[in-house]
Amino acid sequence: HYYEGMSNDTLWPIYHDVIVQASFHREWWRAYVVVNQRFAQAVSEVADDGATVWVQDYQLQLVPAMLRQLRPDLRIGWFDHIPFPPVELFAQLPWRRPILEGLIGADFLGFQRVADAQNFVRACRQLLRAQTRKDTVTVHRPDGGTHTVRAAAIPISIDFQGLEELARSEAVQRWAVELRHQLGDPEVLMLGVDRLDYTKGIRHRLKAYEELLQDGAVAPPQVTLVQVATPSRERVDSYRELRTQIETTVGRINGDHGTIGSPAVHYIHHTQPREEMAALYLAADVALVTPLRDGMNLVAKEYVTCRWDNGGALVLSE
Ligand code: GDG
Repeated sequence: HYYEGMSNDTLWPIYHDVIVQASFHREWWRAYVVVNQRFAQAVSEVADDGATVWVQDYQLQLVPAMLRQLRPDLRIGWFDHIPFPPVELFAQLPWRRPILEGLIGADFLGFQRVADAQNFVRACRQLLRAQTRKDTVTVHRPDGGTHTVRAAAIPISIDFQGLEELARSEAVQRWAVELRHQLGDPEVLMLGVDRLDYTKGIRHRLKAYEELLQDGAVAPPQVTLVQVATPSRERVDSYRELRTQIETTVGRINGDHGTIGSPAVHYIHHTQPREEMAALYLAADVALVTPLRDGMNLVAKEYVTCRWDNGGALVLSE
């Protein structure tokens, strides 16, 4: 109810422009409150006096206010790894007010983009009638005082030094050459790496590739696509349906356009070791990062980092 339900079948679709419909269930919300309370309680028991506590992501939006109530001495930050929706979409949530009140409990709220932070501030103004000024929201405390939270963009990045070191290692470089050889030494190797999620645009990407194949613009083995789609949220219906759609599409593309030993799409539905990912990035001529909606997208940054030779092309959706 908490993780697959409220977090990933209610909040996730609402925060990603309702690409699929969100489900609303009171018992999911109740579980969300209980689990957030459990996190807040656990943190309150271990945090030092006056400590700074960072709360991560949309699964824990109630923790800031709950924690502040238990431990008013703490400095509390929260970071949103995904988009924060425009108020018109956020307002679909029956629990819009308690969520905003939960977040307002923090001292600082971090978002990926300025627009996400602005969406949050606007939601507070319109749905809570809170006082807002630039990137701050001020509310009245029960004791008569006021509390101010700042909402700003602090986009996430990756450990680019560590990853570049890995991609420069001899083993990974050798592996990249070997990979291309195993794929039939294509002239152009295209790569997609995503969690199997409807926000990532995997279906749309495959459809575009299929059209290029149909038009004769590209053909295997000269051009081939490796799509890594790591398993995700497999007990949520919309994810199960998406997997079926993607795998049907891959099967159709390979049936129509592949030949023995030269499929048009190499599809991998399991997690690859980090070294193999680095080798794939280094080997790929084109990385396809085409989300419909995304917080940041680390794959884009990882590809650019692994191509320390400044080769390759990143295709990034707007
Ligand atoms: C959320 C937001 C935001 C994938 N397959 C394998 C593997 N991966 C790694 C990638 C990358 C990560 O998973 C995926 O990161 P993304 O940023 O693309 O997306 P989400 O998982 O949806 O993350 C997103 C992010 O939070 C951070 O704030 O950017 O917008 O949705 O690092 O490399 N890693 C390995 N094997 C795999 O098979 N080792």
